[in-house]
Amino acid sequence: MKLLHAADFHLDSPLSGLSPEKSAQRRRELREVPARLAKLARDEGADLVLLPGDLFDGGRVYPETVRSLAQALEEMAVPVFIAPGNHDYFHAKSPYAAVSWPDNVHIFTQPDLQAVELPQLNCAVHGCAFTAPHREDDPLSGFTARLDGRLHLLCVHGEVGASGSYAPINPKSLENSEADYAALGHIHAAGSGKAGKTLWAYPGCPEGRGFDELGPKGALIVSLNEPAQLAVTSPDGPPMASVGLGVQPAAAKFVPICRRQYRVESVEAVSFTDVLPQGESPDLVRFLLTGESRFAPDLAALAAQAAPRFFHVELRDQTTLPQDLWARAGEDSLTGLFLREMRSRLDSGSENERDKLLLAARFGLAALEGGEDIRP
Ligand SMILES: [Mn+2]
Repeated sequence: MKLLHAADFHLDSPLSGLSPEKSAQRRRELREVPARLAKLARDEGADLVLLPGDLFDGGRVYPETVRSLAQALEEMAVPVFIAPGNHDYFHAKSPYAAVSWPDNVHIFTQPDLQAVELPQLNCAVHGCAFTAPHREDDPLSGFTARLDGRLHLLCVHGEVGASGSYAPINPKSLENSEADYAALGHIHAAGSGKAGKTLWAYPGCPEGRGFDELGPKGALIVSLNEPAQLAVTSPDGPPMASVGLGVQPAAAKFVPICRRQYRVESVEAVSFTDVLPQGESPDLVRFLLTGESRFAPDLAALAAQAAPRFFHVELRDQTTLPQDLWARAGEDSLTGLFLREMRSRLDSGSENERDKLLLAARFGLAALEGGEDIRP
């Protein structure tokens, strides 16, 4: 059996840091995520879709966003489960309650785990909901799936860990659940782990929304073997271990579906123009300009050169003064005195002050030596 697992769409996020036009475009692209997932589900032949929460960024959602989500979920044409999270918690006025959803969509509405049986798939899906923006209890606490020859799947929004305000899921609870697969949501980077027999995973968010959500983003396609296949016994001995048989009880594959990626890249300031792509990259890139330079790089000019090559580009100056310049701190001159003073301030200053001190050193040197204006 195959399932599609995606979470944390955060539809209708405000998307700060971009121009109004570009953030509107990103919101539209984000709104297309469910349709892209529906295509992925069809292409992969998924039998089931698990969406553990934070599908909406908050309570204020455009009606067209809800409509396009409902339509995409209907097009998936297989059972779809939603476990509301802290951003889209279930309450009387949430879109989950206010709108009628397609027949193939099941929305969990209770904080306690509820089971939905899917006899045609020989499987049970256990899920729950946030009903407020926080919950401090472990939603899996005390839960153990029956060993009844069926697949048991969890669909839960929460954070794997011992404590916290977002449904902390103790790894011990995951282990005790005896579930075949735990589809989790909340963490925006893809990741997975094993707790006892239970494979758990986060797909991450399907589109980055800022420079804290880097790289390819997407969903998980999870393959699960029927438990019956694992219960094979050897003719003259105890049950063979699944590991020994080379049988993978569950395997999750990451599939990127994002339209664009956020990237952060370090590049030597002197070779910055060499790294610019020929055509236009769809990505949102922050370049950290490094290296030694007597003068601060002209960020505005470089940014203007780079702008047409990316959907969005920004530059950060991380260049330092050349080492051999500091050697002059030993000179018995005003420049030497100035450099000694700046050196000691830079050494004792905080990371926050560094940029200002470096700029002060550059301006000071230019002034002392009657050089050209360092910021033409
Ligand atoms: Mn969350």
